[in-house]
This record gives sequence, C-alpha cells and structure tokens, in this order.
Amino acid sequence: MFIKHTLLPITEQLQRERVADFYHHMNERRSVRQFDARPVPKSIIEMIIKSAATAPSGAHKQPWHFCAVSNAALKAKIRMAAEAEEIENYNGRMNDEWLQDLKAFGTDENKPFLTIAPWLIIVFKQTYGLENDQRSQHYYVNESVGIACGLLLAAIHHAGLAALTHTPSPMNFLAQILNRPANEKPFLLIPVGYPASNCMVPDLQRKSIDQMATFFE
Ligand code: IYR
Repeated sequence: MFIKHTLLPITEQLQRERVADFYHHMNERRSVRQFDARPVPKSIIEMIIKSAATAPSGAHKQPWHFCAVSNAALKAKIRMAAEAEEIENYNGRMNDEWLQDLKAFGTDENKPFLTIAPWLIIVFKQTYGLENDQRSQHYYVNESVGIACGLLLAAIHHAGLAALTHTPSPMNFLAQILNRPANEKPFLLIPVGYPASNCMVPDLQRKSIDQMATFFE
C-alpha cells in the first residue's frame, strides 16, 4: 500500500539559510567524556530514541533496540564490566599505534562517565528477527543501525545534551547485563547528559570540503 508523500517545497533562499544553520549547529557537536549528574527526564530520552528510529533500514525491518538505563545499580554494573575489559585493552590488547592515536583524547581504562551521566543508551543491532521463536531475515543491519545512531546523536545535540559514542570492547557483557535476546548484539554504548561545567574537549579540526568530497559535475 502506498500513500501520498507530502513534502512542501521551500524557496532557495530558505534552503540556503537552513543548510547553513544546520551545519553550524551540527559543527558544535562534540564527544564529551565529562558529564554533570543533573538528571534528564525520561520523556526527553524517549523523544530522542523516537527520532533515531526514523532512520531508514533495510526492507524497513528496523533492526534496532534501544536500552535506556538510568538505574544507578545497573550503571555501576555496566561500568565495572566495561572497565574490566578496558584494563585488558590498555594493557596489551591495543597495539602501540592505537595507544599513540588515543593520546590526544586523554582516554584510559577509567570510565567514570558510565556512572555519572544520568542516562546510558545502549543500542543493540538485531542480526535477525525473532518473534515467538520465529526467525526472520534482516538486511543491511550495520548500515541501518549506524544511520539510526547518527540520528540519535543529532537528536541528543539538538536537545542541548551531550553524548559519547563509547565502544567498550568486547561488548557482549551488555547483552548479558541487560538480558537481551539471542538475536541482539551490542552496537554502541552512548552516555547522555549535560556536560560538566568544567568539561574540556580536544582541539580537533574537521576535514575541509576539498579534503573529504569530490564533485563530478
Ligand atoms: N574502547 C577504548 C579505547 C578507545 C578506542 C577508540 I578508536 C577511541 O576513539 C576512544 C577510545 C576506550 O573507550 O577507552
């Protein structure tokens, strides 16, 4: 079944304003590792997740599940398990080039943001569908869930909140702690909240348009 697509055209002038506004707004987004404990209402997180789930997906299978954790005991459990993996990573599992590349970000095995940030959103990808013990195919799962995460980060930023795309590795402990079904694999762990008042971020440069794009006219 098809329904009429209704997107009203806008003037070129308004279009120019909008693309510039959107770029400047998005260019202010930064990954944050120092959070304030200030709570964020559940209703805000719900709307952010709904925005993420507007993402396109292979055959519209919507192969994602979002776990939003504000429970202090669960956050502590997740932090303990993540730090246990990161101790291994920083002491042998990551090679010298990797450790060198991370120096600019000041990361280490300590992940206080996992208990300080008011919410942890754990994004799961569903490698296949599973309903009433019935398996079904999912398509382009990484692409679909990756796009949803991009929209999630944009929605978080649009809400005046900060996030970190955190990938403790391996991440299987998240599926265990959150008791997820066999078809779901952790994809990203995203602490969400307000940045700490003294929050610092690395002085990064983004690639210029010429460095990142080639036009064939
Ligand atoms: N997962 C580790 C290491 C790490 C890896 C990359 I690539 C980063 O951009 C940042 C960190 C950690 O979370 O510390």
